[in-house]
Amino acid sequence: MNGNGSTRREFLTLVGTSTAVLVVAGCTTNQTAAPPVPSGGVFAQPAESHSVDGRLAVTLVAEATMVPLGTGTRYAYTYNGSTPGPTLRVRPGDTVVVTLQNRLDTDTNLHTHGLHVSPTGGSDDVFVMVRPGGEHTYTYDIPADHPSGLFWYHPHAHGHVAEQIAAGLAGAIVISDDLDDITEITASTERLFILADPSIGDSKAILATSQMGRMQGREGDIVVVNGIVQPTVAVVAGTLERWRILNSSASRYYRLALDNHQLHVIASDGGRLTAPVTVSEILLAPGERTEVLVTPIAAGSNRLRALRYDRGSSGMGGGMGGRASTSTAETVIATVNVTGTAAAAALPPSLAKLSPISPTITATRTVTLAMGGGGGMGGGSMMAFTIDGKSFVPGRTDITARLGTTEQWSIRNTSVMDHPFHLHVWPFQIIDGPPTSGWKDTVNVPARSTVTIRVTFTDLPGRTVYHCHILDHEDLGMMGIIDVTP
Ligand SMILES: [Cu+2]
Repeated sequence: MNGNGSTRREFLTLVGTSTAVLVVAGCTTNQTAAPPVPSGGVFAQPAESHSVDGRLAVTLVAEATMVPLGTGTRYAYTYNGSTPGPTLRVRPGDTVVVTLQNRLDTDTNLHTHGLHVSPTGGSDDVFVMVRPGGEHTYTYDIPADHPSGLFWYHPHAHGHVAEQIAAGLAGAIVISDDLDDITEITASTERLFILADPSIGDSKAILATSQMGRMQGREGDIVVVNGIVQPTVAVVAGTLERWRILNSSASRYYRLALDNHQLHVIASDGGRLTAPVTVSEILLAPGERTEVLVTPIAAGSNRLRALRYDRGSSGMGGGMGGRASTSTAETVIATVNVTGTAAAAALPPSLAKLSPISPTITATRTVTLAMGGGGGMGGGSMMAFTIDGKSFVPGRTDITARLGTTEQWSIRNTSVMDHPFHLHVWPFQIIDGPPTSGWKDTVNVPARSTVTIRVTFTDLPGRTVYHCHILDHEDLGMMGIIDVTP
């Protein structure tokens, strides 16, 4: 297969599928009755593909199919027949060639979330669209100095993103390097947790979401780990567990805590920390990743839970077939069964030298995330999702930055809902916001607050996007285009 026969087109022809301003009227309810779902599966990892001699070539077939769920099945969008799709394991300096075949009935494409790779030239170009029945070959040259960590791939076809990811289109990319040779980490048991919250049913009808559901950001009926309902993880006291956790949900936040255990954070998104940071809970917004070490010491059963979290409300009333609130009830995500009794395994005292971001700022910007307009909140005729007062328009460049410069952005959220802000291609550090020293590519900006980041446009010029990672909000227009020019 090669890219020459690929079907591509620009965003421009797609815009009719997405409305920047949404008329709120006649909200519909989900018509598919959710079947009962048994819990208590056995923990398992997605299939894996490894690079060999610096190269990995894979074909991903996006297709609607029935997949196992508990003892039953559910309707899903899959890569190569499964959700999540295969994990791609590669190293810095590798070339990764992905041929995406679209067997859906809507446009799709591929974004490599968090990878510092070119946004142009057949690489991580989200303006490429693959039509139903078409295919496209992406070639990603991963820089030799790329950080190790957990990244992921998913569709980015504006107007269809929330639906396609919520239906199951997501997979992990793990970049490993010499940092993974730290003695304690080499001896640990590595596990990948891809968190998702599918809507359950046996037909495409489960993908229908009310207008209010889109404004709130759709949430599914249940939470799964690697497609499995409440899996049981068997671990041994005295050993070190290394968990890579991805929030692949379209909108749901996870405030994670493990009974009787602290979580020792070693990476945020793709950015390794300088030393483990011990916490009792972690908030993961859509798109975010965390990497934690866990040190079981005593036999017993422990729940990995998502604690209650309220990410705010669009302000629309209830009674329209959707929830008026986005406050999630406490949810058991997995059960961790420990056998034996032993002293806690040693943590690595240090992990990596953090390359500090440039102290010299060449530009400052305020980027404002807002909801409202039209008839306004609560009364309800229309609501717009905007960045700097504008809903997304393909072809319009909203920010131009110069290659080789460092900018400081104050990301201001004037709305009553949280919005996770994501910038493609160039990772950033948080100057004022959630406390982490690691490099990030997605950061939650809580309702009515501001987060300040600093980003260096080191290399890889080109045009790409920044947006809210509540994917319904992105589809409704909360996205802008940045052009980094030499
Ligand atoms: Cu949002």
